[in-house]
Amino acid sequence: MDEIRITGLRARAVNVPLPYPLKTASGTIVTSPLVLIDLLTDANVTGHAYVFTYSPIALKPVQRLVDELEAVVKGLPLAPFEIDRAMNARFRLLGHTGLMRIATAGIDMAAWDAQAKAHRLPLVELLGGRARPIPAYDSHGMDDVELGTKRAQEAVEAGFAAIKTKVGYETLERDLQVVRAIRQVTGDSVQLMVDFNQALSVPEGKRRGRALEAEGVAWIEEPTAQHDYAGHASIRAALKVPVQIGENWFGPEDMQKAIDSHACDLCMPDVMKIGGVTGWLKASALAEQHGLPMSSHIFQEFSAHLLAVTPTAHWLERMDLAGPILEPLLRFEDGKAHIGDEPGAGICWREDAISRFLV
Ligand code: SMN
Ligand code: MG
Repeated sequence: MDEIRITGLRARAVNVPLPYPLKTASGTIVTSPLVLIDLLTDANVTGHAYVFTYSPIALKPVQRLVDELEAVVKGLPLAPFEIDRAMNARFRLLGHTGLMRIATAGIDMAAWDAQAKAHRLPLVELLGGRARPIPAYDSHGMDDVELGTKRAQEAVEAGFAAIKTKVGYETLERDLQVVRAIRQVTGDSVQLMVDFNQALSVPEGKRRGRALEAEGVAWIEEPTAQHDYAGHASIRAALKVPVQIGENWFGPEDMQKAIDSHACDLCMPDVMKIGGVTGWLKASALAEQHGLPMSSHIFQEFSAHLLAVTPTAHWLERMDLAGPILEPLLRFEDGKAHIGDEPGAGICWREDAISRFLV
């Protein structure tokens, strides 16, 4: 195949409605702020990817960073590992983290999508894998008893074998009340994960962890501050239930530090923060070498392709943050994510919806 070159980037900011406000113990997300990236090439293929900025405050800055990065990538061959190397070198002095890493990761994902389309292959096949159904858990917020049990019921009826709920209410007793109510609805055959979103001190993480462990939860996620790997290691040492972290790792370099600190039993990098598809592939090698079951964090479309080539693949998180602006190419059935056979990562914009939610 002739060498393909990048001819431009386009970034659009949208604020997409969510079916429910996403409540966490560290704040509520009311709408889904996304930067949509198109990577244009001279080969008649365009790569698509979105990045999620958590807060609408970061939408315009990230959009602007992607716009500015056009000058850096324009004219480069469509070769994601080479682009990754160039970005890591280029932003070493600034620090290749935070919003800059989010912007470059989005470009990386769009570049892989374009590459797969140029080869007329689903991303999973471009990566040397085969499409297979990926076990998925339905991911919910800090929804309290009424909404929490309603969503749990719907998830069980839809065939999910695992559900995650967010906890970290004002008291442990409330955490237990919500978890027990959800358990009543799901029965014992459904796995139940809990996510504290960094809300607890280390001793409180141990105290609540022990209590939730006795409820038979499948993992305890981010009990304390995400950067406190020693704190997580200390909580982990006090518990039998697996400790799960990883969604806040910026690049495989953060994952390596967490591993060195023995901070977790399970890992769940976020394909955006970890550095795009290229960052994920490096992370999946680390997970394999350290025997860490690896789940995904949001970004269900790209993650379905990536988990299929991840040696220690564990769970895909089903949390639909971009549904209204995407064609529904990823299907969930029998509690598993099924990718389609279209070329690329399965991101197809619904332009009518985008124009409605444009910022
Ligand atoms: C989460 C997801 C999306 C936004 C904020 C927090 C999360 C999760 O912690 O694990 O789903
Ligand atoms: Mg989480």
